[in-house]
Amino acid sequence: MNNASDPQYADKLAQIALRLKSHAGSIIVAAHEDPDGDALGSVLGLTRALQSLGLDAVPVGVPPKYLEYLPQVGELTSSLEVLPEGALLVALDSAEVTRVIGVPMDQTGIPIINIDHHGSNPRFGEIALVSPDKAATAIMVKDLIAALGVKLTAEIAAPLLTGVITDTGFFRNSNANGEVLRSAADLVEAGASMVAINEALGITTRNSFKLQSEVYATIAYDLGGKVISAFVNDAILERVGCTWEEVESLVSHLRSAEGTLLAVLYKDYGDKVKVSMRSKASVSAQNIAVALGGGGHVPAAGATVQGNLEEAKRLLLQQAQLELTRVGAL
Ligand SMILES: [Mn+2]
Repeated sequence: MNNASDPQYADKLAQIALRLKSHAGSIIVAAHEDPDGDALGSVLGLTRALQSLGLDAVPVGVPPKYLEYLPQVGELTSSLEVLPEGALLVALDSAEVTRVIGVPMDQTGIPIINIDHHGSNPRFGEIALVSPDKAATAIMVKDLIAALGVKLTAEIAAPLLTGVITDTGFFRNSNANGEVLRSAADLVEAGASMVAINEALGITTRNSFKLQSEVYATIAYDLGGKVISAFVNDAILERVGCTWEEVESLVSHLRSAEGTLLAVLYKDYGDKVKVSMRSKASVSAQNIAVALGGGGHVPAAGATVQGNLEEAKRLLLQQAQLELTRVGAL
């Protein structure tokens, strides 16, 4: 859907643009905890656009290792102890207000502008623009920047393209629609380098190769080979010298498994198991995640299961069986 065919979306963007432009104090720009490429890319893209208008925009967040190339040195504030007087908060890609990181959300009264593409977002804030049909929050930020009347530069476009690339699985997921490709084309024409971003995101460290060999050694197939899964735990990470944040990309690799419709990575923390899922065709990872108390998007979702790995596997396969049956795959 383009903006012209959705007047409500365009109206809201205009409303947000006006609110931001007429705000006299600081504009805090933040995203969800454990920021991914879309969260951090959206924060940096919007901040840079607002700053080009002379607005006092403050980007908040801490990049994971694989996204350290995105911010300039000193550009990000890791967290704010107190909010500046008269500040406005823009929460990006944050499905829950409590998950906005680096901002003391218990300080009441700060006006919030909520821009997100998670369907489960409860529409918190003074203005909420929640569009589950958008593949990435970065696309919504790009549209907002147009509504602000700011011309895309390479510095603004590069983090936004990172968001589009990461939230569509390098344009491989089912959400990589025409709008995604048109938006990406605009960002590339504005100076964002697809090659540079793919190179930066695609770097594999020595320890990461060791991690892959250990995790792939745990691969199992279930439900007639339609579900592939692997697990990782502290013992493996310690052996190979990696951290939990370096685990994230592995589930996307599992997704390429021949003949499968669902890829699952079990992150076994001992007392709880976080499951990351990627699905193909009409299978919804989101349906399975929601049934387990989590959330996400149709092709990429996750949940936290209290209990051990066996229990998590049992519960997940139960839901996966229902979902695969729903789409006629079993
Ligand atoms: Mn996102």
